[in-house]
Amino acid sequence: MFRKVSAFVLAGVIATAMTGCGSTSTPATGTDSGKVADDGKITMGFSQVGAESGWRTANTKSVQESAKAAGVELKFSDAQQKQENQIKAIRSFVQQKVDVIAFSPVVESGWDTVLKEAQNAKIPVILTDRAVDSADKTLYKTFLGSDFVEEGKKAGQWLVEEYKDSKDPVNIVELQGTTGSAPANDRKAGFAEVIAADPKFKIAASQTGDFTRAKGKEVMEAFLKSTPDIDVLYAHNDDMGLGAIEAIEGAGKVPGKDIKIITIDAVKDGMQALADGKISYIVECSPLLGPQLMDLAKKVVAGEQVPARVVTEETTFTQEQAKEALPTRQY
Ligand code: GYE
Repeated sequence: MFRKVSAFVLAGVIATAMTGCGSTSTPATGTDSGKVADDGKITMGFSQVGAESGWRTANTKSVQESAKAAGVELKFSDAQQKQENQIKAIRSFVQQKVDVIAFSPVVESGWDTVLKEAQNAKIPVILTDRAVDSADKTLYKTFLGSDFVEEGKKAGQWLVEEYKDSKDPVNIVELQGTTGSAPANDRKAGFAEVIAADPKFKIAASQTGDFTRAKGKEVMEAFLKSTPDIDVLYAHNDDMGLGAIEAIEGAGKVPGKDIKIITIDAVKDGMQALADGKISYIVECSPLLGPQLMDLAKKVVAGEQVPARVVTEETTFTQEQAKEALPTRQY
C-alpha cells in the first residue's frame, strides 16, 4: 500500500519508484522454487545413504569436493542406510531453510510426506543416484544418476555371449543390493529380462547382501552350502562380489574359474580383482556425480528449467580392459 502511494506521489520519478518497488518485493532470484542466501551463497542439504561400499565413499568425496569447488555450502548428513534418518535429515534441512535439498534415497518408497513438506516450504529437491517411486513428479525437480535397468541388462548380455556355444544349464546365484532400493530392483529386473531369452539360464538362489562386503561374504557362504554346482555369481555391486570371493576361496574353489563373477560399479578394488582374473566382467556405475549435481543445484535455485532426468554415461570392463584402465582410475 505504502509503495503504491509513494509511486503516485513521486509522479515525476515513476521509473525510480518502480525500481525501488521491484527490489523490495522480489527476492534475489525472483522465483518461488528457491532462494539465494543473503550472502549470495547457495546452501545445500545433502542426505547420503551411508558408507556401505567403495562406490558410496567415492560418491561422498565427489559431492563434498564439488561443493567446495562450486562455492556451495554443504550440510552433509549420513543416514547409515536407514530411511528414518534420511527423513529426519530432510526435515532438519527444511527447518534450517536451506536453498536446495539433494538426497540419495536408500529405498524407493515412502517419501511423499517429507517431500511434500519440502515443497510446501518452497525448497527444491534434487534426487541424486537413486530414484523414488512417488507418483507426484512435482515433488522433485530432477533425478541425476545411472540407468540401473540398463546396467542389469549389460550384465545379462555378457553372460548370454559368454555361454552362447553351450547347451548345458547355467546355474546362477544372485547377490542383491539393499532390499527395496532402486539399484537392487532395477539391476535384478534388467538382468532377468535378458537371460530369460534362453531357458538354460537358471537363477538358483537370490538374496540381499545389502551392498556390503561382509554381507556378501556371509550370504555367499550360505549359497555355497545350499546350492550345488554354482556356475555364475551375479552381484549387484563390487563390494558384495569381493566379499563373495573370500567365501569362494574359503570353500576351496577358484573364483573366475570354478565360479564366474559379474559385478556392477567398477571401483578400484573391483577393477583389481577383475585384472587379477577373479571377477570376469564389471558393468560400470559412476559415483562421480558431484560436478553435475552442483550445476543442477545452481540452475534449480535460480529458477531455471532443468531436464527431469539426467542419466550418467557409463561403460563396461573385461579383464583386459581393467588392466589398461587401472593405473588411471580415479576411484
Ligand atoms: O552400486 C552400490 C552402492 O546406489 C548406485 O549403492 C548406488 C549403489 C552402488 O552401495 O555400491
